[in-house]
Amino acid sequence: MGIRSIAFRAGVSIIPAIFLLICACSKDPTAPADAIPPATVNDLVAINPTSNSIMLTWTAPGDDGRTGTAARYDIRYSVSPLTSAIWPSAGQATGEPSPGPAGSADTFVVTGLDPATTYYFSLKTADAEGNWSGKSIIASAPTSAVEDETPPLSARMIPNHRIIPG
Ligand SMILES: [Ca+2]
Repeated sequence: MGIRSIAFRAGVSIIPAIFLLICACSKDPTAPADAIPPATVNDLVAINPTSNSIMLTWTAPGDDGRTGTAARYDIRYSVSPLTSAIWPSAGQATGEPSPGPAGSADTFVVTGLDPATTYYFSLKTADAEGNWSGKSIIASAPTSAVEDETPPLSARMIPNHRIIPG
């Protein structure tokens, strides 16, 4: 092995060391890294269905487990039970609320749904460091049928129709 070869190998091995040093120095050494994700929501409920929307309610987890304030929600829905296998391909709600402080009641109305259809919902919570909670329990509810606002044909054809008793 020649000197040039040894020098090259030494140079290659020092690159990762420099990279690691830069990464270590770029973080505040006095601040412990936040590796604690928000708690997994276990009380998600689907209520107040209309023909095109369903309201979700749940207790806000925190930044770390059930303390602090988390950063954001990812709410998803599906017409089949929203298991972990379904999660990646499930519909994703937009405009989710910012999480309230741990323990507060958060709500969100999912809109744009089809009538007379059972929907399944689940959510995950992230903290500011991008630590994601587990997937919540699944909540489900059917939307109502579209309301029939057309009067019966007979009532429209006979506008002065009256029922005379006796
Ligand atoms: Ca955290």
